[in-house]
Amino acid sequence: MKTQKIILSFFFTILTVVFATNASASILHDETVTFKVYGNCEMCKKNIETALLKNQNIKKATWDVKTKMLTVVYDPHMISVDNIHKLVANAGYDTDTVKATDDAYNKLPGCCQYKRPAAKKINNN
Ligand SMILES: [Cu+2]
Repeated sequence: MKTQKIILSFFFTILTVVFATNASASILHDETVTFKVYGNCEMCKKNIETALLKNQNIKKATWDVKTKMLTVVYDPHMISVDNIHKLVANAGYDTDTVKATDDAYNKLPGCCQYKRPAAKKINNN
């Protein structure tokens, strides 16, 4: 009788551990991505981060004024890295892979109009 109880509680413990592990695995599935976003100042930082945090699938967004690196914690089941780049571009900021439209860029305050690295004019000379 006693061993039966012990065996039963043993299995119950294992079952609990398995369930708990599964549950946390499906909740804690956020991923982190870091990429370059062109910008100048604190206002850029605010614009970039605010634009991203409006999306509920983005948990954290931090842009470093000095290094120009953006770090985003997001739910990979709900939003792709490509779409995160697009959100940044829609706010007027070029990333290392997605360019903002000229329209979005021109709407930025003057202090935020960073030098666009790849916006090369075609030179016919
Ligand atoms: Cu700025």
